[in-house]
Amino acid sequence: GKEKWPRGDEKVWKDGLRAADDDVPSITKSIVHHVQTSLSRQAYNLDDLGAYQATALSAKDNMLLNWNETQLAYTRKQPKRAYYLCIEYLMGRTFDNALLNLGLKDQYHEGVGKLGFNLEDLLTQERDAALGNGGLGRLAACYLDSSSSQELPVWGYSLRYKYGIFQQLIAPDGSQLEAPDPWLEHLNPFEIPRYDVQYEIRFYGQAERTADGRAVWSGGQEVLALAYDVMIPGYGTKNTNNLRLWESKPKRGFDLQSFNAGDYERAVEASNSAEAITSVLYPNDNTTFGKELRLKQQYFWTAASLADIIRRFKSLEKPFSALPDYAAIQLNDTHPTLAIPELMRILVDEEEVPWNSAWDIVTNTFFFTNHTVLPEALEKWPVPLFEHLLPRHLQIIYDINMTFLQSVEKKFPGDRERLSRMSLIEEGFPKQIRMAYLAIIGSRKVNGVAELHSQLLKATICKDFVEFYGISKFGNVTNGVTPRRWLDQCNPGLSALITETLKIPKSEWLKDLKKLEGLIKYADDPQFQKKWAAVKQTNKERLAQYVEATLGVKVNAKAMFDVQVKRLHEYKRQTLNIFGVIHRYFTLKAMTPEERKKANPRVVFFAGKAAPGYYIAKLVIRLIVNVARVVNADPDTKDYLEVYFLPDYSVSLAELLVPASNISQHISTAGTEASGTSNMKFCLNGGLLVGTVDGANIEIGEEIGEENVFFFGHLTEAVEDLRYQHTYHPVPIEQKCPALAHVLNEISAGKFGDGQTYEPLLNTVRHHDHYLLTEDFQSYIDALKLVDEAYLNQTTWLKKSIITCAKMGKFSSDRAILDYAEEYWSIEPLKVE
Ligand code: GLG
Repeated sequence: GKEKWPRGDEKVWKDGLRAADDDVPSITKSIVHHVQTSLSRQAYNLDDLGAYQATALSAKDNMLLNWNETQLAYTRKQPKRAYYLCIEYLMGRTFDNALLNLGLKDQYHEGVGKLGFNLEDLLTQERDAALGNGGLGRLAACYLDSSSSQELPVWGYSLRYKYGIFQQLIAPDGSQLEAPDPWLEHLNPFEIPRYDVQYEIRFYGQAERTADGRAVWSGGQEVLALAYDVMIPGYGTKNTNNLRLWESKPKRGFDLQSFNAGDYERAVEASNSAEAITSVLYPNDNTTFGKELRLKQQYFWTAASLADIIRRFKSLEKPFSALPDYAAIQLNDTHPTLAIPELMRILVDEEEVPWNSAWDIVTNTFFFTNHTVLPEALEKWPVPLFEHLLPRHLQIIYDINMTFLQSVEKKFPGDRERLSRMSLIEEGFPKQIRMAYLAIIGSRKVNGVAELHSQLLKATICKDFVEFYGISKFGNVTNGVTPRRWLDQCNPGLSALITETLKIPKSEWLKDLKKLEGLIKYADDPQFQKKWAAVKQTNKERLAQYVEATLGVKVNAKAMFDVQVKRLHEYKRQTLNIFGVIHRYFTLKAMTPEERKKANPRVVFFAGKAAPGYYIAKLVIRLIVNVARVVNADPDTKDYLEVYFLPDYSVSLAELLVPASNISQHISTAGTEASGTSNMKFCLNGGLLVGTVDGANIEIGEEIGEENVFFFGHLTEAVEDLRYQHTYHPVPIEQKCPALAHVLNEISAGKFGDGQTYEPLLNTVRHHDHYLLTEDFQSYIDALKLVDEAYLNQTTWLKKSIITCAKMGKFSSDRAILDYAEEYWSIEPLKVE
């Protein structure tokens, strides 16, 4: 209704409005206030955790003021908005980033100091919000930061998992153990529960038609979705976007019927089953799991998000045909694809929009990004499972499919093969629904995440669809990373040096990363090089301190730091790296002490989690840990080679590793890594790249110059042929790659603990070698040799490092998000004054 606003006395309201606390006395006052009220504690019993919470709550107050103003501006000006649906957001810590974006870090530092605490200590009290597995989820987090910083009206939608990605422990024998991550066990100062935003979500039940032909879905289980909001402050702007996370709750708290019938246990079970939906993040990266609970998560999340988006749209009082003028919905990978049939259901069944008009609205509202071409990651849902859980959506998908296949038949008459290739339903026992195809045909545009990946998409998964729709539906947006977190925040030394050198305020280059090019003219300057090297050294020592504190070992921080950190996956080939380490170890062992003195000392760091059910990946971890145990204990080689597996990789650990690397490894089999994003972070921090000609490595090479990247290995075009050769004309590994054969034999022989343990892993290389280790090993070793030689000459090395950083401007997530905004979503910045 249009009642008078505000209620009551306007002046009283106005007097109550607060301004942001941005001077030190106001800040300390607000912290003390939160200690007393929100925490109900006192100065005499306040520990670091409590001090963190009170300080974070005071920063949250400032963020909230901006958040409120931003949302009010959106409501008043009614811009077209984009909604980013991603089942994972790997946010990491919030507090430091919030202070940076609010521009209040110095004030808080001083204020917290006056209260007797150290801000840096308080920052480490925060638990990572680890609601993601890897690149997909971290990309979503970077995009939110950029959307606020670029003042674009974007909201994220996801699930509020009670348990994020598992905590990784390493057993004494080197195996990965998984422990739950109860990240919400303390107060989370950065979320706001919205008890007034709840939706009912249905599962199971029956889909029937009424006498007048309308479809009705009824019965089954009803669950409540409760909203939690997480504020996303922009850098150097008031604009503060929102990430809305859904929590599942039982509809009435209890199943009243069972409760009244005296069956208390069953009543509690129903509530458990509702709460289970958002209890845990599936720990799979680049693979599908096919479990009913996962499908339930996907529907729960997309249905709640759409209900929210539609409610907001309806408040504008426009016809539904205008939806695409007010909302663009980005499907990030296939996980939210159910939003397509769900929007059809809302429009057709609930709002009585005719089918064809509804389909027009749908196909102008959604956009789809694919993040991988790996076949094991393409989601397909068995029809029987789907029908049981979502009976009405299955009917809708069948109807979409029928109309679609009719249009294919019209364009390619009589091409039965093509129809069965393009059908949303894959024949078989059971039949399966191809979610990627549903996402393609239900979206306005489709894109990949790096040039090569987008090309491969068009040539493989999307081939038939390119022929049907034409090429213009398919595009590319190369990924990016936020320079706020991944340079300024994680590498304050480098950030300060850059600002001092460019002689412009840091806010300028942090929002326009191409400005880094101004560093090029200093690349040869010995003074500047010296400072550059000193920053790197400090960061290496900071990492060494962390390793000492966590693993209890002293790392040689003078050695070259060589880092490979990412999910454990066969296609990412941590195997190539560890086999290379073993090869290096043997080479060093075979040298005389005199010869060894000429070697380039190297510390190799690994970190990353393996999916709990991914047997081979877990064996790789075990091998790395045991190689480290043997190598690090060998007095002959100790000064030249150290190996560490750092447990429990996280965003916060990445923030320590990335600034400390001299080189980092991105060595996937060509054509398998869609983009990679940590490659961008390392290069932005002046670490050089050892990589295959794959994903975004290629574009990094184009930007910074191939002479500054250590490329090796076969190209994508060769991969298929090589695999064919392996299957039909296998050559024994001793013949093809004797160096690698030697490594494998020594592992078998028990050099790094019981050889039997590793046989299944070694056999993947000896037999099919799907990821082509035998083909790439020699050129990999050669590339590492070039790295050693290049590192000997620190002047040219530092020049490479400086130029690498200076030319990374393209890879800011600001560029990427603006690309989405302009080329895909058609949304415009709206500055909050
Ligand atoms: C994917 C890919 C990565 C990509 C990331 C973000 O495997 O290559 O960089 O998404 O687009 N599943 C992923 O992590």
